[in-house]
Amino acid sequence: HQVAVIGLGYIGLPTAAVLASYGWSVCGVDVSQRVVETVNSGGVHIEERDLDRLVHEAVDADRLVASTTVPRAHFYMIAVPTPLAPGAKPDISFVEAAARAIAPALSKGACVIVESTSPIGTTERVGEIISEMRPDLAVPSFGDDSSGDIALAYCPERVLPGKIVTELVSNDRVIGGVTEACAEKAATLYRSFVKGECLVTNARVAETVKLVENSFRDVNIAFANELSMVADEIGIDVWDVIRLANRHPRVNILQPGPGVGGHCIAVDPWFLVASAPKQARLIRTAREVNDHKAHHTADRIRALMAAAPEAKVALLGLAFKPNIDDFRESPALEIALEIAQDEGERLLIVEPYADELPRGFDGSGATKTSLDTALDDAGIVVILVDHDGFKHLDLASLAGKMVYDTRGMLKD
Ligand code: SAJ
Repeated sequence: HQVAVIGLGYIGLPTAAVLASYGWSVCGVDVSQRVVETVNSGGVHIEERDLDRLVHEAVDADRLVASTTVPRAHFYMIAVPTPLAPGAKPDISFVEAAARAIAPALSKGACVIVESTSPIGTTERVGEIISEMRPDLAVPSFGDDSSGDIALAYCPERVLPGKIVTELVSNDRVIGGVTEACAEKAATLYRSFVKGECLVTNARVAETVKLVENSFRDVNIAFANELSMVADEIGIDVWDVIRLANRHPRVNILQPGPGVGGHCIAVDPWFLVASAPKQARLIRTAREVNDHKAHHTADRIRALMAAAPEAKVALLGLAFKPNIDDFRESPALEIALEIAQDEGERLLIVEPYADELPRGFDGSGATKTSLDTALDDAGIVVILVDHDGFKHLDLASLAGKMVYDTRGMLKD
């Protein structure tokens, strides 16, 4: 194969399918037999716009196969998770395992690219592992352009869930080589399918850039979330404040919500904090503000429930953001679970992107219903996620109910 993509998740599978659609012969590797079988039958195990068609076409055209073992390839792309371990410490064990799985298959001239969001230094750590396992191969060392039988680079994914297939091609890419030659080698792969610019730098800068992008967004959302709590305290409408402040030519405040979720923005800033804990004070505080917003939201819902003790509560949405079936780190889910602990019987949960309620609700008495049933039965309506399927709602259709709109959807 020309390209082996390690990890067939939200990034790896779309990347493998896009590469195949640009003519590359791709092998997607995953530890899950179920995922491998699904892909080989032309199917997908994740919901993402246009992905099913792309995978189906790639498998049909024999350009994409999946396997549980790493084949020989020219390019190896690592797209495995880097979760947060207890104590807000990055866990790169899946990247290390991928490096160990790749090492035996490597031959001279191959290029290994890490795409997973990673703490600074991870690409060089991959190099160390390969070097230990393959003493016959000269692995490049940072900044030393004379070295290397293989190329080693970091190229972070920056696609937005829900728009992955288009953004994979349209976004600019930052490509950081362990050496300049490594960056150039990796860039040849990206230039074959990326319509945006491919910007070349070193691996440490590229690792930092990725963490900085998501920290920037987290800090800006924290500003909006803090404003919403200030506005609650003062008793004014935060949506009016933001709409009017944003009419200033140099002000652009983001949208408050029930908190910040997803596996990226709620996680990556901690990687930066871990690298410089004393200096990254604003970034740490932003994380804390955004995490706190979920508890603030739950407290406000409880206050409404206390004011109307007989009323059922419709909770609209559990996903971490609109129009997506991804519940990782979702503040909406966290809030719903928190309330279900002691008031589950009163909850009517509406989530068109889930077939059933997650296991955490078992035994709580909470029920999953359609939007219509929830609106018929509930006296309190809380909008946690502004899915398109909820957008026809307005204040008139919710008349007579207590309404808490955490997303400002009714203001649109
Ligand atoms: N959110 C708000 N208010 C806003 C914008 C977002 O509360 O104004 C919330 C969302 O509801 C969600 C969370 O923030 O809970 C994150 O959503 P998002 O749409 O901002 O971002 P993600 O996590 O889907 O994707 C981000 C993107 N990064 C940036 O925009 C800098 C994406 O480009 C990255 O590729 C992705 O993280 C990643 O994988 O790192």
